[in-house]
Amino acid sequence: MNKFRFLTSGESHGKCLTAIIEGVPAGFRIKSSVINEDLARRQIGYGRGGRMKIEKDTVEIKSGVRFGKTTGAPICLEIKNKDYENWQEVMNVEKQDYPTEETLRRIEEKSFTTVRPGHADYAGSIKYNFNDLRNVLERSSARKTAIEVAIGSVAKQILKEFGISGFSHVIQIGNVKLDFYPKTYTLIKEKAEQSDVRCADELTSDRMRNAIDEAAAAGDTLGGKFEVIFGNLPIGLGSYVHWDRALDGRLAQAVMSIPAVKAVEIGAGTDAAYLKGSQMHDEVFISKKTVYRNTNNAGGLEGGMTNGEAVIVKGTMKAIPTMRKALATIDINNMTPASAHFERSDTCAVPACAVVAEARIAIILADALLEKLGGDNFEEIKKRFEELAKK
Ligand code: EPS
Repeated sequence: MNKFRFLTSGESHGKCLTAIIEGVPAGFRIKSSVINEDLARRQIGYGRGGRMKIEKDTVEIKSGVRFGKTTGAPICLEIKNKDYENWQEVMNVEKQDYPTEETLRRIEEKSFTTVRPGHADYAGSIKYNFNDLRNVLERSSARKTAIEVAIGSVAKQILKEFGISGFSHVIQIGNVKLDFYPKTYTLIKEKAEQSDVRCADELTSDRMRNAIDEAAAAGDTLGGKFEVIFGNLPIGLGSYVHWDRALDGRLAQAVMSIPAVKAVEIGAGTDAAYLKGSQMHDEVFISKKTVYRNTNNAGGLEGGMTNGEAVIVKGTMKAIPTMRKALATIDINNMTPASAHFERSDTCAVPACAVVAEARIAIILADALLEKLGGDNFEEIKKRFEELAKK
């Protein structure tokens, strides 16, 4: 059973997003201000739509933390949707027996039956037997990634106690690619944090912004690629003994299930197809009893376990399917040809997706670390970690 487990709830325009995290041992320092910084990082990004101007996501820790430290009890997090104010009638949880005409008009206005190709609408309507695709949109929306970033921030605060940290950056938007990487991870991180497209090169950032402007002007949307890197991990997180314990598989699942992600790569990723064995594998050297490597094509994972090198995961996000340029589709109301539904959306959410992937990866790594170390409180876990670090 996973050590760090969670469930979330909440709709895009509902009252709030909620999470319950189970399995965090007692004695870890958790700050809501740190979570809020991560929430802000998810909201920034050139190409984001009108919703991000309405929201200023902030978390409330509702339980499981006392005087700044975890108690071992489940942790409840909540982010309020400011936009709910404008959706109270449409997203009301109670059935209104005598709705006013105005209420009915508003509900009708927000109902839709023309499926968006690429979104969850069509399959969702059949699976859950909905006539109104609003019911699908509300939970399938990437809005729920806000609460996942909050959970990831808790995971990052746990990892930090052991000196483990990571970052994310954007390496492609549309057909604009990052070709020149700054020399060190520290520089990549610093530069990416300063860029509103999360790209570590200024010129490439400009070109990415232009590509987003062009897509927006054409009523179109853009996808891209991002990379997440976590360092300082102990050797042996994950395992080779069963497929569901392989850490690379767990990381891939965590990133692949982010809305709109279509591919995940680890280390050299798809380039592994053409690299010969002699080029692909990271040779192992030793100097003064320290083991080291000069390359990291494995992306820090061999045999489904961390090998002491940085964990490197790349993800590819498709272009957002909610778009002004209407695609051909069907109307499920009368099963006739139609134009796809459009409502306010982002032109490009790759920078936000990178932050979400960083959170999801932190969750898997925190889970694997807690599983490896065992224990119920910070002091005993820290001792075990120090023992492990001596090896
Ligand atoms: C999002 C909030 C949503 C969308 C976006 C992600 O807000 P609204 O629907 O009110 O504009 O902008 O969701 C999608 C693009 C999608 O396809 O689901 C957020 O908070 O990130």
